[in-house]
Amino acid sequence: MRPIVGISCSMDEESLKLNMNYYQAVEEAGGLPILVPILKEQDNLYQLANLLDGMIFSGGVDIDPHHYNEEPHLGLGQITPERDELEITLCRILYEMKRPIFGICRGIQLINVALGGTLYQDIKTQLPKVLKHYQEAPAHSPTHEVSIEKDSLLFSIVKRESLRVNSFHHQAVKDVAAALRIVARAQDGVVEAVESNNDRFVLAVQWHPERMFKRHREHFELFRRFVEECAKKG
Ligand SMILES: [Mn+2]
Repeated sequence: MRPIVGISCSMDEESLKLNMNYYQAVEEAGGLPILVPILKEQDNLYQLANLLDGMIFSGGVDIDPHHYNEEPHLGLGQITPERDELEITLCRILYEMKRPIFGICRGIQLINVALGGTLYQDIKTQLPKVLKHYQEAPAHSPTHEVSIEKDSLLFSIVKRESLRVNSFHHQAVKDVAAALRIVARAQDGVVEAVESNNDRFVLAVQWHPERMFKRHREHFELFRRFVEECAKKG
């Protein structure tokens, strides 16, 4: 049996949306991907969490800064309060249950906030001398480099200290949650990856490996290792 991997979706007023590359990467890596809607009932969240062998928090719009006790900065973009609510609650439940968690782009921000961290609401105006983190190059093209801590899970997966990544974000991790550690940064200091600092499997990246894995196989390794971890639940 393949491990069941939940994937969160973006939403607008009346629809859910997910770039197909997310579930294609999970399926290719040996998992059974299922898309998670914006559920409202608490008992549904617990039943879902029991069903899932792991969860991917996907990319999307900004998180309401109220979740980390800040007022909205002028540079804050669109927010989706119902999605925030679902993902934060589900992330905390899954974390308690020690299910493997993988965060991508908004996902790294979501996991950090759910576990008690904070964000830069707009790196362009809140950080000095930032690189271009919202590329206009094709999504599969890497545009900046990240430096990876050698003693990290991330390093053990990609097996290199520097990795070229794509970049589609204007927010980033500010204060990292106590349960997490920073394991990769861009040259300007912007946090590009975090992972668990305890026995749980939590890995999150600020770039979009799902848009790169078909051409750059080191990014597929992230999905492969994550799905392998999901399979361990049994
Ligand atoms: Mn970036």
